[in-house]
Amino acid sequence: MERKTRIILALDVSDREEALKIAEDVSEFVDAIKVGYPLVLATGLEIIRELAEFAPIIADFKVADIPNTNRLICEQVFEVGADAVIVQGFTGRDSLDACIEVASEYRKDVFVVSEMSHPGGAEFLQPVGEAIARMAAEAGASGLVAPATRPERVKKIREIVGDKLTIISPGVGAQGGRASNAIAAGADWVIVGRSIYKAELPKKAASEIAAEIEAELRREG
Ligand code: O7M
Repeated sequence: MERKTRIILALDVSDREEALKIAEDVSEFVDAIKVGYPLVLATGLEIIRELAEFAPIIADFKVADIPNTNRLICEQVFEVGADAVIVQGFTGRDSLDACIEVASEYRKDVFVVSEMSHPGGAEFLQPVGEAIARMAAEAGASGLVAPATRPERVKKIREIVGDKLTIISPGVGAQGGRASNAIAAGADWVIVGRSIYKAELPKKAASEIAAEIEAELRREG
């Protein structure tokens, strides 16, 4: 994934035409497109191959099963053309290893969820988030998913994993987080859904977030 705008679009729409239209419209302002259950369940897995024409695709299936099932899921995801898969870390090292093994066969990336951005993310996951981050680094994951709604947690996760891992951060806009704060806290990319795909002018919304991030990066020097 090339670092240009530092925005990953979460394309959680459920209509194929709309998905393709938005992807084409905003492609110059996003570095990748995250595709998850809402779009794939509505339109089929092949949508990943179609969208890959516009940007690298991160398949967000939050894979959370036994190693063998994880392996089977990751094979499907990479066969259809995804560049990365998102997996849960709480299922443990063996389950994560299975995903990383498949990803390395395909030369693709694995991002691990250490803690989630919604209020409930603080209930069960946050207390083990740092241990998950350490495990992901030891296992050789490409990166972590950490909450833009809690920039202090992004900062903590960054301290734990150093510069070795990429941090991608959801929760910007609709969930209350700010892109510039997440980037300042150490995120490499922000994940943005509704604030772009539900905007009257998605391209303009994406360009404004890109400008906000650019200003933050300039400020940091
Ligand atoms: O900007 P939104 O709130 O419309 O969308 C955010 C996207 O990020 C949406 O696809 C969520 O499923 C996802 N997400 C979170 O919002 N919070 C998390 O903690 C984790 C994710 C995610 O992408 O996990 C990989």
